[in-house]
Amino acid sequence: MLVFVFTALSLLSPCLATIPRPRGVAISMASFYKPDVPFQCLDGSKQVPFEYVNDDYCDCPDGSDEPDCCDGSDEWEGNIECVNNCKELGRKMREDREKQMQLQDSGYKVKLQYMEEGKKRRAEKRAEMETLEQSKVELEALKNEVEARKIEVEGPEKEAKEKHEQAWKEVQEAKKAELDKIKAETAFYEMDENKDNRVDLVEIKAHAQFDVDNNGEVCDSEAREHLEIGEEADHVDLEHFMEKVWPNIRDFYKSPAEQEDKGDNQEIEPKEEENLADAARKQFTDADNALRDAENAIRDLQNYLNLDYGPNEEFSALKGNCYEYTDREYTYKLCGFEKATQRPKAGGSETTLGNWGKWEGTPEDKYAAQKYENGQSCWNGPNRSVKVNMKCGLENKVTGTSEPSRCEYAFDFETPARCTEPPARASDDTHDELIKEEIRALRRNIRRLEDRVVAFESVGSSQQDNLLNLVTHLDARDVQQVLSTLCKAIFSNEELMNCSRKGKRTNKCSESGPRPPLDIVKLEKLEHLVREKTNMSKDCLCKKLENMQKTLRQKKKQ
Ligand code: MAN
Repeated sequence: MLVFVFTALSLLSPCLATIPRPRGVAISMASFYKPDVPFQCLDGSKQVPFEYVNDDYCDCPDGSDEPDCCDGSDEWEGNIECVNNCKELGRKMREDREKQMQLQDSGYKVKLQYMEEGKKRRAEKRAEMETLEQSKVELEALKNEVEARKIEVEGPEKEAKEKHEQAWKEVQEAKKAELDKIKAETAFYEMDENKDNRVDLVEIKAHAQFDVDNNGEVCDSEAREHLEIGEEADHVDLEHFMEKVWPNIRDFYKSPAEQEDKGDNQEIEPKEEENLADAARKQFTDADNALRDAENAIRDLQNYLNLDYGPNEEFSALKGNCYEYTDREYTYKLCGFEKATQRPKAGGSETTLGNWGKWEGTPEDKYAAQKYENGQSCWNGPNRSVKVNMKCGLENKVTGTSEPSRCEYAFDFETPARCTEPPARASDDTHDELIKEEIRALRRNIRRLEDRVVAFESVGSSQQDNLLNLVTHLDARDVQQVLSTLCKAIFSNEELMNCSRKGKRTNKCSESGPRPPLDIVKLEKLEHLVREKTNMSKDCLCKKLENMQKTLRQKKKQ
């Protein structure tokens, strides 16, 4: 029956099969059976070394140290001191198994959807990629074409611009000269106060700006100097004024009207060439941008397609989605196939714990864990990293976080993508029938062995070896019977009860004195035969033999 149960459980999922626990322990009870600490009897009555668990001898009053023999029936010679909690354990185990089956069942249905969506998404991305690759070729050709056109029209544009600039400069200079002439004439008529078409000494003296030595008046010599005339003359006409006087005073002469000619500074552009070049430039920029967009989209698609989303694309459901988990200090965030972060609840900036790295399960189960690596560096430590352990669950969620060693984090994550197809269930009838059949087979084996013992005891020692050889085709489940049969064949009951294995005095038998050792030749023969016919270790054999002797002694006392 136990063999059957283990097999059924191991079919459920790779996760279930790997939960370490002694044979016969239900998953729900696994945490009570930790090999590295003493075992606490489940009724709380006492603690025993972990080696006592499943050593086929009942140490706990409730039998919890012998989890695979819930009714004690596999104890030596039916030494049933254990509480019969078969029903209770069986019910619990069936409940656990049922829950697991239901979880796998429902989760697997979601996983099937994920698989379908994931495969569809990959196909779409591939098709999109092909289209983009094709348009990239076209866009490259277009870019080259418009670039050539751009270069072609930019040459004449440059030439036209240079020509135009030259012409523009000339126009500006002519304008400036014309303006200067107007200013000079205006200045002449402004200074010619009496309007006799001459500027004489008196008129020029009225302008304080010609008082070069700043003594408060424009004297004769200053007036003559500005008018560029000697002692013999006392006035200038327009022609002389424009030619000789104006170049000297244009920089500081202030018109009373202070009229400034704003000038016509409008630039005349070589429109046609520029328009053509502008259009070519715009076409080039557009083609270049379109090509760049296509290249970026191709890169994104490539990144998506390069990722391993599981054998059937089931994990693609996590891509681009983020899941948060808050503990006492931090809010942790996992963004599938992207990164993991940590943000203090009390406020402060987010720390990157790692970026998508790789799948990091076991060789047999690659998809059992993900690794996010190269996160922010840790002071005096490694760059932060996260291992995400994944197991079957009905929805995608982080169910726990820890930091097993500084800056190395572990997240527990549940996802339907990890659920497996549950095996077809045997009907309850079939189940019961299988168990009954197993019990019948065991009983047949026991009867066969008992017959052999009787036959063995009734023949002379010459035939004993032959009989011993009969005990060869026993399977692993008959270990106890092999030992019993061989012991009874080799030793008498008295020898077993009165001798100890090593011949040493124990505390318990101190009143009756030390027991003699068992015959060493017989003992070696027993060891040899048992180990030849079973895979029992020497230690285990010794323990079982001592148990058997103890049981025989107890029986005798009763
Ligand atoms: C921060 C957090 C912790 C980490 C320390 C290391 O406080 O990222 O998780 O242990 O830095 O200095």
